[in-house]
Amino acid sequence: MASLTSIVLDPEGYDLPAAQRRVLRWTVYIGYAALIAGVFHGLANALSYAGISILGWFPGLRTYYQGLTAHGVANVLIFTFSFSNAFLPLMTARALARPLHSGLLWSSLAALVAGNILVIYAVVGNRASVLYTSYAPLQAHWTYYLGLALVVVSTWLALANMLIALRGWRREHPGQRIPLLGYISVTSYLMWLLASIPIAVEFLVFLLPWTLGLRAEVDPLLTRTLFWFTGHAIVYAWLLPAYVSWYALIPRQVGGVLISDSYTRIVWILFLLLSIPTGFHHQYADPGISNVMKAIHGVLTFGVFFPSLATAFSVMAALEIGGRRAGGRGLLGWIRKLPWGDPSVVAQLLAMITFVLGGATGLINASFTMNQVVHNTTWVPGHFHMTVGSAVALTFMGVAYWLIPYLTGRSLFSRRLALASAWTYTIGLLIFARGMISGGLEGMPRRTFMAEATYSSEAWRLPGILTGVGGSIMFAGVMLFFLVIGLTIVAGRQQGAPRDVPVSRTLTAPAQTGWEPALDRLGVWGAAAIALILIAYGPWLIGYDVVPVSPGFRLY
Ligand code: HAS
Ligand code: CU
Repeated sequence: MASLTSIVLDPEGYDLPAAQRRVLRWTVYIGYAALIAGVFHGLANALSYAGISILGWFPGLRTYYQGLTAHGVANVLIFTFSFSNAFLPLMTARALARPLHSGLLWSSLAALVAGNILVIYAVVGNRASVLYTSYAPLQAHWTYYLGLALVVVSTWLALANMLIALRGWRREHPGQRIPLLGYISVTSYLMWLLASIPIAVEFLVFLLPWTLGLRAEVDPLLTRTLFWFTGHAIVYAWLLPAYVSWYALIPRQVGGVLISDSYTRIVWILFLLLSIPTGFHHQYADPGISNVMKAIHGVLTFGVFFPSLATAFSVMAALEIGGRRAGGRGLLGWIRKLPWGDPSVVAQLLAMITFVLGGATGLINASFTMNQVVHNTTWVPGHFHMTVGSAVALTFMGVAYWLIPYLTGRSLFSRRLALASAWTYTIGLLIFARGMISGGLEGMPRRTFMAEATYSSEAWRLPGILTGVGGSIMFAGVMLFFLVIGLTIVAGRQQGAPRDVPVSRTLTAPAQTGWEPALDRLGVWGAAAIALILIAYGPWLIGYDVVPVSPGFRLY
């Protein structure tokens, strides 16, 4: 079994120049700092469902919505993309065994920092308490839209860096298959590039000029549609870097092997094709969109469920191989033989297990009639804490347990504390999500400061308490994570030999002939994705009468 500590530089491994590692290190630090900063209001919100208000303890906080905006923006926008801006280029460099472009690395970090400064200015000063969905007619200060646009630009620069590395590699390896880890890393952000254009249009063409007074009014349905055009696919931009770890790293970390090269590439192609043309499933309740269009997006949503099912199969098979190699017997005996003492693995196994529930609740959201029951209730945050709050966040925490040592040259401060963090977070999450999910079925509203709401229901009592208790335990889990990572950075033992990224081998090498090399034609697959997007959004956009009716409202 390849335990985490034994993975010193592989003979085929590649060690990124120290100066480039330093930039990546600061990029991920921003992400983990955002994670920590964002969870404080998460705690406040969870407790509010249990009838407890702690908002008075937050210095400078003016409204509940200011805190909730900070929570959403820091945790799902800044944390996720800062991590991926470092992780995906690192994986690409490792896979292609070549350095990154230093200028682009720095400019991506600079755009991220500048974007963060603007967003922090806007949110901390209560100038942008519009929640992370940024719907018009709620209007934020211009620094908020520009700051988030810069964060998006930082992701494009990270992609440019990967594409340059890939082009260089292809020139030197004509006719060869792209190494799998590089392929899935680049494709993840390629999907995001296509997905992010509508939100860039929303912010730069509509909301920014509107908040600067250059446009008097905007059309709320149009900007909302542009938001969800990006806003659904964004969830896969968060998820795919976690899948990169599950497919390409976790098998090695558990002593197993990735089962199939082509299978993995097909999964990423399906995400490239199907992640974007599904945004109307967030707008089932919106007027102004025909049922036919909603049905098309509904069907495609069931389609994009499939590559995740395929992932469950592939990852489970890789885990089973690892568990059996470690001596596991019988139908389920291999599970016990997985490295349950390795916090990096355990955090990610727990992420996978909770994601099964996240996926199941997603399917319910996607079903038009059931969506009418759960839409705008706490069911929805119940769902997304079991997806982005677990599959993604816990995986990124698990990756930190080797990535921070890799980037700093210091050993993980304490395995035990790290294990305790992962388990605490997961137990808290399951209690929290049980509260939110069951409350949602009883109509408990999301995005509401329940501790001071003038209405309530007996049916929300137990769910509210579970939400508060679970949320507090999750908070403790993140604080333990903060402790481990903080102590690793300042007090971890200096390591001797350079470590390697734990890259897995694949059972079969990629085929050089036949149909499989066509999987590497990313340009063609990208064009197919654009065609599907045009089918899914074209008719609505062409048929829609844009009526700019709304001035900006500032209710905070
Ligand atoms: Fe979602 C709302 C549908 C996945 C995030 N979603 C949200 C919102 C967020 C979000 C943030 O159709 C709220 C937005 C807002 O503020 O309004 N979602 C889906 C569907 C999926 C899905 C069908 N969502 C995600 C992911 C997210 C995310 C991933 C973040 C990362 N979602 C919806 C819909 C709504 C929605 C509607 C709108 C609701 C409304 O009315 O507002 C699917 O892609 C899910 C597929 C997942 C699976 C699970 C596969 C399981 C795996 C693990 C295997 C386990 C192993 C463990 C290997 C099929 C891969 C073995 C371990 C051992 C120890 C043996
Ligand atoms: Cu969605």
